[in-house]
Amino acid sequence: MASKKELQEALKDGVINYKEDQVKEASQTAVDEGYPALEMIMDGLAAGMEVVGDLYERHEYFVPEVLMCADALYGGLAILRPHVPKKDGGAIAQVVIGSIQGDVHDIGKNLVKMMFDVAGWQVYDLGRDVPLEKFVEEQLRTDAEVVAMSAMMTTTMLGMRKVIKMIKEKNPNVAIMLGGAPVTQDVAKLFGADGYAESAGNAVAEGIKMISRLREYEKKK
Ligand code: B12
Repeated sequence: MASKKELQEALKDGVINYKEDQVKEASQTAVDEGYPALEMIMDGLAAGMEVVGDLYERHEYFVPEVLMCADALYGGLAILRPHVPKKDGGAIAQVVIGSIQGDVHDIGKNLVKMMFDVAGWQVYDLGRDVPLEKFVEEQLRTDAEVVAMSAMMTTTMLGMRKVIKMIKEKNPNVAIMLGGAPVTQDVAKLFGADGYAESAGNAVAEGIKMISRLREYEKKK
């Protein structure tokens, strides 16, 4: 029987070397062996994509390779995702999420979405390359407490500031969270966001903090 570590290595190596069949097989074996799906996703699939990022940075990989790595990652995620235990009970809160206009990077956004989903939040996923005004419309349609935006490029990140301004003009009682490789705590503050999280792992905790801050503020009014 393959150990959890061996399977995580097989997932990581499969994403790095865009071996989709290897990733799917190791994912299915992990499920059959009852290993925690979330750990396989984060320490296997996502860890592999971190290395792909470095290879891209060093010009050893280019867009075609990175696309095949992303396909391998999604092949594994489709098998593992349904086995991430979901919190029972009603929706804790609602969140609108999406990758900002001009940005087709959605792996990170989808991992954040998964964390909110398994934590029992009602998630409205707008996908990727989301027109700026669409975030505003969807917040008004759903009355979601939180709007979470993802950007992976310094160019597209600038659109976040416009969305924050548009939402706050319509409804100042919405908590806005930012994330993505070029985004930092300082950028989030500068743009007027209410929260920032570096990874999917701490996005939900940040979401809960933002909501309780918002509710405190409303009580005082
Ligand atoms: C995969 C990838 C692609 C894939 C995307 C596939 C997909 N379905 O997403 C493809 C091949 C399509 C692609 C295309 C391009 N890419 Co690209 N891509 C990458 C790469 C290698 C990995 C990104 C990734 O998925 N990482 C793995 C995930 C798990 O990590 P993550 O995304 O960082 O997300 C985590 C956190 O950031 C955080 N997070 C993310 N979003 C959010 C949101 C919230 C609310 C919160 C709280 C947290 C959060 O939590 C996540 C999980 O823990 C990065 C390299 C890098 N170092 O980031 C380059 C990178 C992002 N790409 C880059 C570029 C330039 C491009 C292209 C312009 C290349 C080209 N010439 O065509 C195009 C642009 C396409 C477009 N319009 O968006 C640059 C951006 C440079 C910059 N700073 O602006 C990077 C940094 C590479 C580089 N070093 O130059 N890319």
